[in-house]
Amino acid sequence: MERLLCPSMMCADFDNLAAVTEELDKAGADIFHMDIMDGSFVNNIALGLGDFQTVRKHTGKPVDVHLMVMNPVPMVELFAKEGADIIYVHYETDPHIAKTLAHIRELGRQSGLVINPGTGYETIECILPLVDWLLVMTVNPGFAGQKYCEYVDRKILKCVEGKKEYGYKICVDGAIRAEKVKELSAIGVDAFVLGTSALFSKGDYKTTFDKLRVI
Ligand code: S6P
Ligand code: MG
Repeated sequence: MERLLCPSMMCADFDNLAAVTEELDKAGADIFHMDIMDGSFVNNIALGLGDFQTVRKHTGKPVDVHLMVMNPVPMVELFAKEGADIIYVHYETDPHIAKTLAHIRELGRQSGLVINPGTGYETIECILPLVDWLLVMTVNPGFAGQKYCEYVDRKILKCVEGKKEYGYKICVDGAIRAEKVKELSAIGVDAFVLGTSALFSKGDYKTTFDKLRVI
């Protein structure tokens, strides 16, 4: 199965965001992953509108936004207008998540649902018909460079099972190393967010992507 490689742009060199975007694009990145944090849902602030616009301007590849913000609807509308291809909203941030997911589709974008390590498959199963992409967090969101939560692997198996019925794609995010790309793509995970663990600490992007595609 084809695996999609998604650089996490909060881990990129910010002095050279435009150049890094072009370099990653040329090296074979499939989807650009943009972590948007508001300092409220998570104790960190990352990537804003200007960063998104720079990346959007320098690649023709799909760009996603991972909204780690409370009250996500205004951000959904903003990033839909700015040309985000996939818009991910955290289950934990939105009391009207079903409405928001439907709204993302109405805006002509692919709907993404994100779940924290502590949110169960059973909790979200009833809204999976509204989901194009399911982003499973394998760390608690907020920071790069954390430790992979091994206990999430059991839930990933259930999420993979659910693909058959609901037809969404699965992406995993957080401390994804090469071994996890291998192991999880073998069971049916489609896409991998790559940060410090697998990409930005490894030197040449093309060599890294080529290796991760066949491992
Ligand atoms: C974390 C965020 C992620 C990280 C990415 C970093 O809250 O959603 O997208 O940027 O996971 O990767 P790593 O390998 O440093 O954990
Ligand atoms: Mg993320």
